[in-house]
Amino acid sequence: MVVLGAGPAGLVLGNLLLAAGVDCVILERAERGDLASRARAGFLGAETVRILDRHGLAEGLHRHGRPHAVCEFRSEDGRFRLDYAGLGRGDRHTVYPQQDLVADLLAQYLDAGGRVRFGTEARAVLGADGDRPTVEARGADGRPERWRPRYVAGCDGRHGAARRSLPPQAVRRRHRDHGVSWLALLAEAPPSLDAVGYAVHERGFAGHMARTPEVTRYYLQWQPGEAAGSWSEERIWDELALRMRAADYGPLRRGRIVQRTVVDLESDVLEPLRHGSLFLAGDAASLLSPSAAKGANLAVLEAELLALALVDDLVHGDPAGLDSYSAACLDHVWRAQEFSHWMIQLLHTPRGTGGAGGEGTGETLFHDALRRSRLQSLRTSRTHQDWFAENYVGL
Ligand code: RFL
Repeated sequence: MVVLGAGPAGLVLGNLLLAAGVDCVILERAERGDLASRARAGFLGAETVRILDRHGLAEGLHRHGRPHAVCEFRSEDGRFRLDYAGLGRGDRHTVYPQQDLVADLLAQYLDAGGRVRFGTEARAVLGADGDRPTVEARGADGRPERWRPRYVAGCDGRHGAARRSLPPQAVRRRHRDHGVSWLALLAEAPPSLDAVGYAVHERGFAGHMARTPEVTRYYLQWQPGEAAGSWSEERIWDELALRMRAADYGPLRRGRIVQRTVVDLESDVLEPLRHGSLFLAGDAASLLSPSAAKGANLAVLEAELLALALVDDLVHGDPAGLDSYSAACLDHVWRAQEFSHWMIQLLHTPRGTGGAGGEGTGETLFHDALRRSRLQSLRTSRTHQDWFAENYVGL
């Protein structure tokens, strides 16, 4: 078994296969140190924690992660808080930086005797329609390598080799560019509020998410195409404070901005998630906009489904799980896509690009009024709040 990519999907899969005695190797383009410093997700849903618990992979998360269950919305109509642990199914998030989860999963996999080839870039998966696919890779020493496993798991993200290797006629791609960009920031500053903050402002969305007691993630709706470095730190903080209405609800705790990345909000799903001997999981299978913080959670869920199906096939000779893998994942993928799409509509104003706003056209004003009504419904309707909580923290 060859797994491409040592992100959350590849490492959960690797750990589960190893525990079931399935021989596997993970090919990872990055060096080990780079994996531990790649800050991305932080909000893990209840089902993700249950999956990691089930397989003994959640020790670090329980030791260092923090439970989280409140979000606060701010807009021109005031602010309100939703304590979602008291709504829906009563589930909460655990805040645990993705790079720490990856470091834990990697350490556990290596301690159990797992093999990872760092610095090894998969180039192509050939012959996936047969039962001995070939993975062509470039090894850490720059030399070409060829692997001939029974199955290949493509957990190498959106731009990985697995996706590129799928013949166009074998898959259908559903794609949406939401036309919105975020500047994703990591600040060396304690959280400014005890909740996830979602601020809708005529100048655009701003978001606040705790990561650790010393580090906070902020998001700023950003002019598509504008470079991440084009604003000074002071201008960024002033804009965050303005959109989050700090003058009304309390100041932001400022600090050095240590990471800035422009994220274009896009959704992308390939169907099916299997082509012969090649399976896709995580971002390689479906890309979600980070608006609902679901990507890493789906990656873990898909990795478990794939691992169980592979073990059934390779150890017990039962291929049924592999046959239904794609359909089982896609149910979850589309629920998550639908909710992220709903969040995008809730949080953005078409006029908000960090610019002056302006009066807007009839269409943008219509969209704004819908957004206000949606937020108002979330503020006042218990049924709507239960629905939100269930989708926000679940999968
Ligand atoms: P990853 O984590 O991208 O890992 C893929 C791995 O494959 C390697 N790779 C290759 N290796 C060999 N050969 C090749 N050709 C290769 N090409 C790539 C890469 O080096 C890498 O190690 O994918 P995976 O495992 O599918 O995990 C997906 C998650 O990383 C992603 O969905 C989340 O980070 C999305 N996301 C969030 N998800 C959540 O569930 N909760 C959140 O709070 C959350 N916040 C976020 C996010 C994503 C963000 N960005 C950067 C888009 C916040 C942000 C800002």
